[in-house]
Amino acid sequence: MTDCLFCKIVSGDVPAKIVRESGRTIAFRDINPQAPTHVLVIPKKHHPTVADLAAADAGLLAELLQEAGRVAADEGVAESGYRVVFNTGAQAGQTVFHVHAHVLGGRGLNWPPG
Ligand code: IU
Repeated sequence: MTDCLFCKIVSGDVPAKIVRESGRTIAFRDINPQAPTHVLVIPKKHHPTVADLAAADAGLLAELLQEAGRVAADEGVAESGYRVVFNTGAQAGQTVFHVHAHVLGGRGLNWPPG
């Protein structure tokens, strides 16, 4: 999608600090980190929400979650614990409508979330 910020990160038109890349996904640091580790994992192909991705390509969603786990391991937070979040829809705080898994860790995380 031409007007999608994360599609522009995939194409290289918008810079990002990429930490991992697979054939169908990339992971990059969030520009406004909410924890010592805050990485976004996205499919290269545009899907607006995690529900859309689950319906269209469940295998790619599984790959996204595998990559999230690898990011946690790379960042050294897999043992201490981390959170994988998909904000879905405006009321849940989704602002970029290209599905992304937030991988958050490196500090204690409260429950329930705000
Ligand atoms: P959300 O779940 O849609 O609210 O998450 C979008 C995230 O994208 C949010 O944490 C932003 O800080 C982040 N982000 C980014 O990493 N780079 C950008 O250029 C923009 C947003 I705009």
